[in-house]
Amino acid sequence: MAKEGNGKVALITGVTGQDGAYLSELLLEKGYVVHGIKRRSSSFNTGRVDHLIKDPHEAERRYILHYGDMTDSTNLIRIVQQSQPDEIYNLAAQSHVQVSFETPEYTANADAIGTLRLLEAIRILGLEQKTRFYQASTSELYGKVQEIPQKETTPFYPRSPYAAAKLYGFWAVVNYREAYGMHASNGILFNHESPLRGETFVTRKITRAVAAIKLGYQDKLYLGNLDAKRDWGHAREYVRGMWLMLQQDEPDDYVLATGETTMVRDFVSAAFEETGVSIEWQGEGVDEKGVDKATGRVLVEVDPRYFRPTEVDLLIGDPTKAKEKLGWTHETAWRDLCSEMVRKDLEVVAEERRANTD
Ligand code: NDP
Ligand code: GDR
Repeated sequence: MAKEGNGKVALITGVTGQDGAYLSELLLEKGYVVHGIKRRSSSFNTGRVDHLIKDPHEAERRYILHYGDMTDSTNLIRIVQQSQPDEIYNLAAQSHVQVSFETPEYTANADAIGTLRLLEAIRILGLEQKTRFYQASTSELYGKVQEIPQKETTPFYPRSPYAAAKLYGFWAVVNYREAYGMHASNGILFNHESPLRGETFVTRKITRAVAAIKLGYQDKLYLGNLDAKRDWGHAREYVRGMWLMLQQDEPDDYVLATGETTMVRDFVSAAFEETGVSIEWQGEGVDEKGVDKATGRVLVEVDPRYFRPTEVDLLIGDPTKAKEKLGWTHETAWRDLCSEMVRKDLEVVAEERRANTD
């Protein structure tokens, strides 16, 4: 049975990220007091949630950010103790797959051991029966294709240090649920995007570049593997699924996905189409190019520096369990998501340019 959130306390790690921002909005709307953990940075890193932050001197604040880091257990224990959350959403991670090949040890520390630290914080503070736990697990766990489409019972085969670290987090959650009776659930989320997506993930990299090319500020877009296929949904809809998982009587693991898969190349074509440009693909492999049909100008090239040592070729999720048990379904089709992102990036890029030339 679904419980209403009003008056409950939530703690979100990774609150400054894409999902942290959408989840903050959702939980505040539902009447939660929301605590979030942000990292100390030499520059401002709260751009996605600034509109939610109130003056710390105001009484009655329902949105409270704490400095913290998934690599510091003392800090995590203290924040959990101070906030006494009914629900923890563990979204913090070094979340970039390619970067994880360059920083594998840090990725394991933040993503794998960080999850363990948080679960242990709950146990150390005796909150096992009070605090429900959501873990941001991922379709990257499926890695090398074992079954199509991928569902909760599909075997895992991680293909990156990121996925291997998330595999540890997944099983730590299952183990703490079974060992200590904790209400701890894994959301196995397939790729979800939005105008708030980090600029180095492929969809946002594409929509930003398409906007900059349209506005005349960039010549070309360089990409890696154009053949990769992903199941892309809208982040705003996926954070609702996270919340639903913690409102169930029993903890469990759920796939959230659209059930449709699309090639990177087709996302590029659709993004250009949104600006009135039609792309023709010429050549093969590293020599493949995306050419503007009208002008013959080369707008897209392959740069092998974006290839990964091991790639995940095909992801397509089966969200049947989430539909049947949570009543969750995606609403936004990938083409509409792509259009929304391009339209927003046309505004964002123009605004950045104005700010830089003022
Ligand atoms: P983002 O990369 O946008 O956000 C990650 C967040 O984690 C940021 O707030 C970041 O802080 C924070 N963070 C990173 N390292 C640490 C650390 N050591 N200590 C504390 N905070 C840290 O990711 P998304 O919002 O897209 O994803 C949320 C979660 O869901 C991640 O765990 C990701 O791996 C997982 N996931 C995402 C999917 C997707 O398609 N988006 C799909 C499946 C899983 P800062 O802002 O300072 O960098
Ligand atoms: P992914 O997302 O690795 O699926 O992880 P990303 O957008 O980085 O890559 C998707 C696919 O596009 C290919 N690709 C490129 N990727 C990037 N970043 N940059 C490029 O230039 C480029 N060219 C082609 C990639 O090779 C890949 O096949 C995301 C993250 O949010 C994870 O945290 C999350 O767990 C998974 O989604 C589900």
